[in-house]
Amino acid sequence: MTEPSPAKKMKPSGYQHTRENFLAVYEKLRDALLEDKVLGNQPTHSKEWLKQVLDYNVPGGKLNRGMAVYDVLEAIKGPEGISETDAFKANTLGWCVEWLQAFFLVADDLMDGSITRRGQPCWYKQEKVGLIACNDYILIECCIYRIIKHNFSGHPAYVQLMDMFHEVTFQTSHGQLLDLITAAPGGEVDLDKYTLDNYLRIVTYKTAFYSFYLPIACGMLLAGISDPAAYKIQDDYLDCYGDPKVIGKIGTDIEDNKCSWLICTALQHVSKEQREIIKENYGKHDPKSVAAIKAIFNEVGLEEKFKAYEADSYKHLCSRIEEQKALPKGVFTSLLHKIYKRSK
Ligand code: GPP
Ligand code: MG
Ligand code: MG
Ligand code: MG
Repeated sequence: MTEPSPAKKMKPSGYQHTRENFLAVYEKLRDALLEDKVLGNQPTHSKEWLKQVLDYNVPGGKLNRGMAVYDVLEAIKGPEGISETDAFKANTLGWCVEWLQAFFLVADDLMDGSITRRGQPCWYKQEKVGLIACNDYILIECCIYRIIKHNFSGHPAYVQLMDMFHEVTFQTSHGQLLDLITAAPGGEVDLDKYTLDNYLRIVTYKTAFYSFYLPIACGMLLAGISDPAAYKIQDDYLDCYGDPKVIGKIGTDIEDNKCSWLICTALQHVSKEQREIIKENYGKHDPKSVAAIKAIFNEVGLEEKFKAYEADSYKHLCSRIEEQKALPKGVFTSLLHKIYKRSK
């Protein structure tokens, strides 16, 4: 919420792609959902609950992913080619991406036993919520398909659009599965699982498909690109992505036995003795154990290693973007620059 608004972009239609205008679309979509015919005459208190679920969980993030759909469309069609209606459609799909993420995060916080999210208590941590959060995340997910139905049921790519969100959910839930069973809470600490290959597979599935592929694919679909070869570029683009937020969230990953970039990289550089210390202390909910792990992270110089890795990935991605000829470069660079700047 504290991020500055992106630079204002004037369109011939008069539409400006700002955070405020994007948020105004959220309110429209939410109000339409609360009036959804399928809900018929549900009592006011259940509609009020749904409104609270949505307001608490959907719009409070950085909105990078959601706002990217418009940027991608603009990179393909040029600013002159976008009407007010096109902009609304792009922002509607952008919100579907944000809705998808809200669904994932409400569920993920329950699974990870997290305390706060986006600067407020996790939804399930509210006294009145608890396990009702399980039903709430199902409701949030259902909203995606209602929004698509309300706004795209006559669109030539309606079925493809529905399918895309389902496929990405399948991929992301598989990533979540890998994340959860690699951490194996309460089980044996098996340091051999903490390899960069395993790590990259986890973050590609649990984060990259919905964060990078989906907004790009939505923008392409709105621009009328339906050639499957163009969509395959995701493979190249995604295989180099690490999770940029890792460096800022080492806190519970150590206690939770998570397969993070930090542990995988550290294990490549530790001595026999340090490896033993990690084996004894990783995955324990004890501040002394966490401190022992963090000390080793420092000893092997992880912070500098992260910076070097990040700069390398950035260079590599830039050259991949230069090489590909299927799409305008702005499709990829608009997203890349947001993420690269953010992680610094
Ligand atoms: C968050 O990862 C996980 C997801 C966004 C995918 C969840 C998928 C489901 C099918 C529920 P994380 O736990 O590493 O992130 P954070 O540190 O933000 O909790
Ligand atoms: Mg989590
Ligand atoms: Mg998680
Ligand atoms: Mg995390």
